[in-house]
Amino acid sequence: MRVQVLTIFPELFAPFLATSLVGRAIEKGILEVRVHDLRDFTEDRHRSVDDEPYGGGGGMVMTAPPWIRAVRAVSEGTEGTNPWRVLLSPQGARLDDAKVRELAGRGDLLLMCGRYEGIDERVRLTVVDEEVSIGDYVLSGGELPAMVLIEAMSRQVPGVVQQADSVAQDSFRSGLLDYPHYTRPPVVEGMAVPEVLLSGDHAAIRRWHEQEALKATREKRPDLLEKS
Ligand code: 4FV
Repeated sequence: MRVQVLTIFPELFAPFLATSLVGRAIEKGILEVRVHDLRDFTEDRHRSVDDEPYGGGGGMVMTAPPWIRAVRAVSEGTEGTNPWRVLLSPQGARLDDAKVRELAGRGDLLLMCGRYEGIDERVRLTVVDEEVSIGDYVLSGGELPAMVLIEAMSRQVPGVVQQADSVAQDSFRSGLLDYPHYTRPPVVEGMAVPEVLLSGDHAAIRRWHEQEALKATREKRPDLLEKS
């Protein structure tokens, strides 16, 4: 899987790309992430990427030319592999398990991280294939949403998550939430582990998992039951 990122804060990605599951996947070469600084595609000596909005309205807007130049350079130039170009924005399609798997399936992505009030609309009209939102709230930048997407997608890449079956059992894959998990010590604050989990009776344990996943979904996310 190959992911390129365009941002004015490339330094935000370094620790994330060097740590844990994503870090290991990059080390193993099963995930490739290239982070580009948008300012490298500006042409003025102030390397400016924003300007005042036409029509007023406060705040600043990211100008189109650096974005269009940058997307074309990383999509068509030597890097060129014609990646699927995703703009992270609150106007986008809501990210869920199905969307994560769909985007991971594309294998070659360019993630565009906005800042300020947003990006000049003509960028979306010229060099964006899809807008994706991680939720109905406004952040200060698209960098965290891009990291959320990279982490979620990387779990879909074979070999990234040790226990492949744990991905298959991930919440939402089955349309249900996960069942409760227990580990040592056997008693915590006077609360013991459900007997069935200590029984070694795998059929009973699987039934308990299914019942508890359904119970958790009914209590916490009944909307998922309607959907599934
Ligand atoms: C966002 C979201 C998000 C909007 C203005 C960046 C900010 C600023 N992106 N899901 N929610 N983006 O709030 O993806 O430019």
